[in-house]
Amino acid sequence: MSELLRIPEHRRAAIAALRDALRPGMRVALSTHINADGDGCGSQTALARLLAQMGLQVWIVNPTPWPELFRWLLGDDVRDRSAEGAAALAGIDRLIVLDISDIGRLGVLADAVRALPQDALVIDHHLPGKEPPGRTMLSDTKACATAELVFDFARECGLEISTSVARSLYTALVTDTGGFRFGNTSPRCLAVAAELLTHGVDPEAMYARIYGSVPLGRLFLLRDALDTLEVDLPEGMAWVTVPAGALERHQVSSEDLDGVAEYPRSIAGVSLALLFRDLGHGKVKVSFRSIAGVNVNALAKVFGGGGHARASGALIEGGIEDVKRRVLAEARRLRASGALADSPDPSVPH
Ligand SMILES: [Mn+2]
Repeated sequence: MSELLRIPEHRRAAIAALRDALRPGMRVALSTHINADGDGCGSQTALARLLAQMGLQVWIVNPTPWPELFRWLLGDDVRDRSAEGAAALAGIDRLIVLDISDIGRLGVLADAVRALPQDALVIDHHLPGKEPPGRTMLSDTKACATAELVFDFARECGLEISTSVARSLYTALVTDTGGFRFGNTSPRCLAVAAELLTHGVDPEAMYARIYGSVPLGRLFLLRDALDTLEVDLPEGMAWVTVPAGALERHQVSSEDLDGVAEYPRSIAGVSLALLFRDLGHGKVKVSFRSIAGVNVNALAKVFGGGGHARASGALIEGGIEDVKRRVLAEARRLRASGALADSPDPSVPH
């Protein structure tokens, strides 16, 4: 076993607190953020199977429907009750919230979670949010994905990493690191991925499932988005806009926008990229992406959002043109003032 896989002491303590809160026979719900991504879905399906090994009754309740792209992760043993909404939280003994640092990311479930008699347990790797979903946290911004922490939980609790658990965790690692390319691709991340390969993961088959099985509409959506590309090279900024109704027109869902913001970010000389998505009811979802040296979390925070230094998001009220004007102006202003420069502290995670 690689030295890299040793579990840091603070994580071990947090895992012990989590384990102490769970008992065989308990009914446990797992939730992740609106528009669940590969890390949310992979962490949930892995943890559901691990907790089942511990004798718990587990199901998933997410604020938005399970993404089609990751339906295969559920298999026939993990139950998704998201369609029932907050009613699926009735009678649970514990809720575990994954891949979220702010309760607002639970969308329509947020109020029901605030009203739970039991404190929610949290496993996450985001920068701290305004209102944490719970107080008992296994949280580390140095984890490349929430799934890295789920992997640690499994090992610390002596649970079996079955092939289906390994596939779930690997999906999360691959997607949250952009295919092991982003700044969060740590030595430990690759060591965990290597370990997962020894538990039956086939990387080529995983690639085919995650990146080689997208609906045709996803490419039409990408084509339309790239058609809106605007660039401000002197400022090192580029952005694309997705108009209201575009997803419906191409019969795709928001998960099919994953990765679109990588295109403006990929341009030589661009260090800050944005994706504006007009939700069509006076709200615009903005995705912020940056490269080393630029902290977009600081920009997203101005608009009530957040996330990571290199990838953040915010939901902003206003018409699309109005929001674009305000966000671009604020981005230029903060860059000029140095407020988006990365912290000189090298330990600040990406
Ligand atoms: Mn994540």
